Amino acid sequence: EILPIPQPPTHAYGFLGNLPDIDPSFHLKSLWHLSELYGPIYQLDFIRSRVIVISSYELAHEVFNDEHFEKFVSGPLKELRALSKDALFTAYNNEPNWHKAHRTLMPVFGPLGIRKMFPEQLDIASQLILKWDRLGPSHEIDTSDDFTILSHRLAFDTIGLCAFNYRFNDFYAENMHPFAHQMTEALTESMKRGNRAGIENSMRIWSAGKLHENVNAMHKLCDDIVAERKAHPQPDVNDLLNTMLNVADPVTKEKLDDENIRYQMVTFLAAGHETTSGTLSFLFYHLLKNPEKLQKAQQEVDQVLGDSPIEVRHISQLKYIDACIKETLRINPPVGAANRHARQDTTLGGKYEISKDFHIIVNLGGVQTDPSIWGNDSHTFRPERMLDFEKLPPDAWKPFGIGVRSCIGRGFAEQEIVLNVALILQRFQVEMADPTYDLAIKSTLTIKPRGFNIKVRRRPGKD
Ligand code: MNH
Repeated sequence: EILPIPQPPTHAYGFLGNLPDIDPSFHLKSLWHLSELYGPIYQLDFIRSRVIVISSYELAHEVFNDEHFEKFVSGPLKELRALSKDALFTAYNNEPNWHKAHRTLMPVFGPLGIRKMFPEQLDIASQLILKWDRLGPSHEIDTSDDFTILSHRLAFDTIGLCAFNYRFNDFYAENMHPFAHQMTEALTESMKRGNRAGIENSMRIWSAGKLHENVNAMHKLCDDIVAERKAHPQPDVNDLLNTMLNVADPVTKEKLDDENIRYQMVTFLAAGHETTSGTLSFLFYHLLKNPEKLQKAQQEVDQVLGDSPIEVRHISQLKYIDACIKETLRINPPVGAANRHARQDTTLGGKYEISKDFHIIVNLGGVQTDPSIWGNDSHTFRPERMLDFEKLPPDAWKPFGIGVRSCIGRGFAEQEIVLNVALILQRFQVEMADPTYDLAIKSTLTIKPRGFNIKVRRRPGKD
């Protein structure tokens, strides 16, 4: 039996359909709100498209199947193509450069590849620890604002060093490297443009110019790094740039061209720093709100590391920290939605008709807190539920996306996050700057805490 898909009323707004229901600067928040009103599936009509929003495990599980559905390069991602064109993240499914880059770069991001990047990740993490130590216990550390220490500087410097052997050196500079700021502005503006009516975009001449300027500046820096590497090859350096310049795709036997390498570079910097920094901030929020979990995590660090310097072999032993990260990504997935579309016209749940032209948005936070899978405490931070990770139902936890277009940087990110959490807990007692703080979030394409500050104090005897 075919059922109509619920839809908020549109008549009051005329040709704009449901567009006025959406806040372009945080479209996901609007979708979350509507899913509370309209349930696990509803549709929205925009000027030229129909969007289906799904928030239940049962329906999402069908949409996650790559055989019948695939990634949809949605409005904000299309806008982002000005920055990263056919590089991995923003490529259309059928673009040859996606396949080429995927085959060439997958091995680098495999377990062996990321193990080799551990020393560089440790180099940057150690700078963070040193800096926090020097700032002392009364200093408030803003975990995710644009000009802060933890998130942007850490994740940005890490990806820069691992990917291009380039030091943004954000821990030494008074202000952050301009690239980070250009990136944040470009991501935010692409998100807004992707959620606005075309006619409104065409009137926003100033912000379009600014976007263009930011994109050009980022391209130039990447082009300069490539030119520098070509002029002075560094055959002993193990980084992504060397792979992209020197390794040919096993199928076409071709290397990526210089223009595409530039697009991949900005992609790694964009995808690699926003998400990792957001996850770290959310994680510390949950740990500080749940002191007994924080204590458990710190005890694990003491057991596994004691006072010794961390080594790559320790990472897989920090199982409770890993569970804390997974639980954070379940409740607060920094990439809040999976954008999909059906390969052929189909029905969902046996009762909703879905055209292949519909843009399906899976609300990951909704799916990952669906009580039918996670129980009545689905919104509670309880890392213990992740200790038996292999036993979860298939597709219940998807913060890294789906199938062939899922995150290539997952292992890299997980290693970086475990490493940093371990180093921080080994050295410091962490507290909230404002103990009454409650989670507020913001979106710069990815989601992160807003105004969440912490303080760190050297643990007695840890030097
Ligand atoms: Mn990552 C794709 C989440 C860290 C590079 N990433 C995705 C997708 C999600 C995602 C979700 C799928 C997007 C989509 O369906 O449109 N990524 C994360 C999260 C973290 C993360 C939650 C950290 C936590 N990602 C990283 C890091 C890098 C990276 C670190 C690089 C070093 N991610 C990518 C790339 C893609 C991607 C590249 C695109 C992959 C593809 O389409 O082939």
